[in-house]
Amino acid sequence: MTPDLFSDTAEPWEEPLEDGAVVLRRFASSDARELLDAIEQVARQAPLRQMQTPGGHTMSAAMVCCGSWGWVTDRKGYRYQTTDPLTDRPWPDMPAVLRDLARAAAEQAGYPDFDPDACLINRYLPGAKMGLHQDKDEEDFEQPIVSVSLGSPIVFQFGGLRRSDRPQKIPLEHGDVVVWGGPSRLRYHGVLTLKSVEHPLTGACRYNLTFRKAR
Ligand code: MD3
Ligand code: FE
Repeated sequence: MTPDLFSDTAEPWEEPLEDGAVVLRRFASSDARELLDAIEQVARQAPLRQMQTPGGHTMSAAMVCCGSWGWVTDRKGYRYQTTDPLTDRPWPDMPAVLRDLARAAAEQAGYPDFDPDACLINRYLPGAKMGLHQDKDEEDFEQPIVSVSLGSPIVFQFGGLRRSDRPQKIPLEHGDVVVWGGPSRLRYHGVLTLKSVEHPLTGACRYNLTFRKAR
């Protein structure tokens, strides 16, 4: 048989992490092409851009949002808003294939009522990273966050509730979905620098989608 280098045919499996987080390995593999098409469609309506931190640094990951709320950062701070600051127009709609995947993953992890109103799309090229931080600009921390990794692999850092807690290193690969609920919701987290590793569907590039209930 000829191996198909472009599809990941392994069946998904679950790996529980600490504090109510669960990795759904390869959960998004069979939908990956459609998810990447949807990302491209969003990025045609609103460009991926490197935002500024309040401290004046440029983030190394490029970002864009879809859904009724989008997360932004600039010199004024971090916040959710309904419009793209580049155009003052509403963020692109969240494509159904994205929303459906996030809801299915949340349901599998025990959150059948999750209905994200924001999806942040992060694009990492080789050299990009994200330092340890907490996601706390959302209104209700009882709502989980669902993350989807596509393309090149990366090492995820899963810290504790204090910045000084030593993070665990967790490799995340194409198709992996993580549901961050319960006490894990407020843990510090980040990703190490992306190495230059080609993926057949994305080249040397990783996309991460995070689905949130902002309001
Ligand atoms: C744990 N993104 O967008 S995804 C972010 O790979 C973000 O782009 C990283 O952190 C990325 O805010 C990590 C995994 C993740 C996302 C949100 C979390 C882990 C989380 C929220 C709470 C706890
Ligand atoms: Fe985060």
